[in-house]
Amino acid sequence: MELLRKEILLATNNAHKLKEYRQILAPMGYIIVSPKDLGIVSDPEETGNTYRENAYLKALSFARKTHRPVIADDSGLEVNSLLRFPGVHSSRFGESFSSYEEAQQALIRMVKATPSSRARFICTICYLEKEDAKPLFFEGTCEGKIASECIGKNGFGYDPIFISDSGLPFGLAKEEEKNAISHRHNAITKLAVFLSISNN
Ligand code: ITT
Repeated sequence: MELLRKEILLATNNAHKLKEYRQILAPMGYIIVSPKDLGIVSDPEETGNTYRENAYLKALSFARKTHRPVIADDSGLEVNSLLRFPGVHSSRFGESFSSYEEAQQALIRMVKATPSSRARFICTICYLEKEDAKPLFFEGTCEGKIASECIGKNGFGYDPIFISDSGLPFGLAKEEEKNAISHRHNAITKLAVFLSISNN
C-alpha cells in the first residue's frame, strides 16, 4: 500500500487516545493509523522519568518496527498540592488499583487532605520522522481542578475527577467538548501547525 502524504501512525495501545486523535486530526485531513491497523504489537516499558522520554521510547519502538513517521503521546494528571503527582506515573498509579474508579477515589481522598485541588492534564507528543531522526516534541496542557467526587463516566482515566477552568467536568463532557479544550487538543494543534509548514 502506498503511504498517503497525510497518514501518520499513532504509537499507542490506548483506544481512547486513538479516538481522540482521529476526531481532532480528521478535519485537518490527517488519517491516523493505529498499530492494530498494521498488525503490529509493541508495548515498550515506560522507564523514562519525563513525559518526553516516555513519548520518545514509544515512538522509537514503533518507528523501528514500521519505518514510518510516528507520533506517540505520553500524558498525565498533575495535582499542584501533591507536588505534581501522579504526573508521569499517572498510568502506573491508575493500574496499581483493581479499577480506575478506585484510583479516582484514592486521588480525591489524597487531594482532600491538602489545601488546594488545583490540577492540570499534560500531553507531550513525540514526532519521529524516522527511527534515526531527531525527535520533535509538542506539549499541551489543560488547567483545572480535582472534583470533590466523581462526576459522570465519560472519557477515560481520570476524566471523571477533573473539572477544567472553563467549568467542564470531563466525566460529563461529550467527546467534541473535551476535544475542543483538552491538553491533547492543545498539543495536537501545535503538531498540526508544524506538519502543515513542513509539508509545504
Ligand atoms: P499508551 O502508552 O499506549 O499511549 P497509556 O494509557 O499507557 O497508553 P500513558 O502512558 O500516556 O498512556 O498514560 C497516561 C495516563 O494518564 C492514562 O492511562 C490515563 O490514566 C491518564 N490520562 C492521560 N490523558 C488523559 C485524559 O485525556 N483523560 C483522562 N486521563 C488521562
